[in-house]
Amino acid sequence: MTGGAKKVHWNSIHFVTSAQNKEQYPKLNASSGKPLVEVAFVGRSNVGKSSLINDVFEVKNLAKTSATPGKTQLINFFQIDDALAVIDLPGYGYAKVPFELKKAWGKNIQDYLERSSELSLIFHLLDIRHMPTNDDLAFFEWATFHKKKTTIIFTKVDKLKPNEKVQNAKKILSVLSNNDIEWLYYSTKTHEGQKEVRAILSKVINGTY
Ligand SMILES: Nc1nc2c(ncn2[C@@H]2O[C@H](COP(=O)(O)OP(=O)(O)OP(=O)(O)O)[C@@H](O)[C@H]2O)c(=O)[nH]1
Ligand SMILES: [Mg+2]
Repeated sequence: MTGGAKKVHWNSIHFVTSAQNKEQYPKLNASSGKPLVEVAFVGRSNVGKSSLINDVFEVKNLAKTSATPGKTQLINFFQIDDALAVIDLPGYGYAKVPFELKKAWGKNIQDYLERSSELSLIFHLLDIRHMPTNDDLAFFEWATFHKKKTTIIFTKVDKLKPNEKVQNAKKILSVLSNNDIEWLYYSTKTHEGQKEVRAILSKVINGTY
């Protein structure tokens, strides 16, 4: 597109495929032939990844949600317009084992995160009600170490009073050993954060985030 930023319409959204390993990853290209920009949603099981994806794109059950942790066991790929690939990763932390990417979460997911040259952003979701678990911290450190651009999303903020929300965010951010981390609040009940996530995705697509 010439003369300005690529406009995202958010109206063509579809599920592409589920994959378990490298061989099954789809090659997602725009109609220009260039690979699509990829954004991944990562976090503890039950933190609200699938719900958030559905809410951001205003589709019911695009990504399957569940009250039972561990619902999403496959890497799910979605395509938005001619612009973006969205990846819903299985939640970590449902197995009660010490965090080790390979053990607790599957080598395939680590492979995906390390391999993808198109992966432009990781949204790391943390439940605003709880301090980060060791798994959360380990993932955050892993992403920092591997220089993966990461933005924190505090989920389920409707469950707290406004002042608790602010206090909890402060506390959680203070234990993440990274000072200039970008973050935002989200609620799928009130849609707080929806505009911000869309704005970030537009920037990612245009290479300005
Ligand atoms: N009140 C409230 N509940 C939420 C919110 N987001 C998600 N939930 C609930 O949290 C539960 C888990 O949501 P999912 O979206 O399935 O979580 P997930 O991270 O995809 O879980 P896995 O696929 O198991 O890793 C569901 O019962 C959702 O309805 C929110 O913003 N507010
Ligand atoms: Mg899920």
